[in-house]
Amino acid sequence: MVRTPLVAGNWKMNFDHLEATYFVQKLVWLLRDAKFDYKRCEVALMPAFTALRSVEVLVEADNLKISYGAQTVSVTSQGAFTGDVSADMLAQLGCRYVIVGHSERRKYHPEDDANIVDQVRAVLAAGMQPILCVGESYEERRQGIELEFAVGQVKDVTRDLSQEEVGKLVVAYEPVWAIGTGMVATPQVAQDAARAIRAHVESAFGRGAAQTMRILYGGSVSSHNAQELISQSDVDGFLVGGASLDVEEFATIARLTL
Ligand code: G2H
Repeated sequence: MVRTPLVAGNWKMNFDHLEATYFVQKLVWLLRDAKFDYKRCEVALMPAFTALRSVEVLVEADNLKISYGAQTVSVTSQGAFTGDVSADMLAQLGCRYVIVGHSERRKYHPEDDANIVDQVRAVLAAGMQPILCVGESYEERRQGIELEFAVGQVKDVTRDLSQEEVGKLVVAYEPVWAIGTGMVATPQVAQDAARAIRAHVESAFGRGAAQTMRILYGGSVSSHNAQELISQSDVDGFLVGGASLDVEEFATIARLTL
């Protein structure tokens, strides 16, 4: 089964809604100029909550082929939860994806495995797709337990999901030591992790779910390393952080992922 690669820009806490608008217009222009084939590679942007509506308006007005989504979500559907944003609110804005369990969320917010499972459920229930981030720290890699750790995170989150739900997951393998450090994983490291995750999904949920699931690599992706990484058979695209803030660089990464 052929999986359409996905290149998703995780803007983190960057770009207000005007900057987001400018970025989207320029990105579309650059990709149009390069005769980019959106059928062969999906391009997604993950702005801050405050820019989502502006991105939605642009995408709708010009019928753009760009997908977009949010960087986190509340586990509750409504009520007295100051500052939270529900999955239904995001779905209503046309979000296709929500990043769940990014290591920065795990580190700076009380997001443990149970909370991450609830986020995944909330995203799926609202008809969107979670981009589940997993990956080991430097210490776990030093101990040689990196694959066990990353696969364990996938296991913990998917344990009670149905085969159909797992088929909608996107997993982003993001080793913590590679995030924002410039220390990108080698293609073989990314491939080994992606293959181990896919093998687990196959044994737990069957070949169909495993072959459908897109597994991205994230962590210091740039135009200098994207081509080699995407040549790995189990790497289906990227979650791009720092390099997604430069529109030319991000467009180049998308073109290299085709
Ligand atoms: C990892 C990645 C995007 P960066 O967080 O999710 O960020 O590309 O800056 O390492």
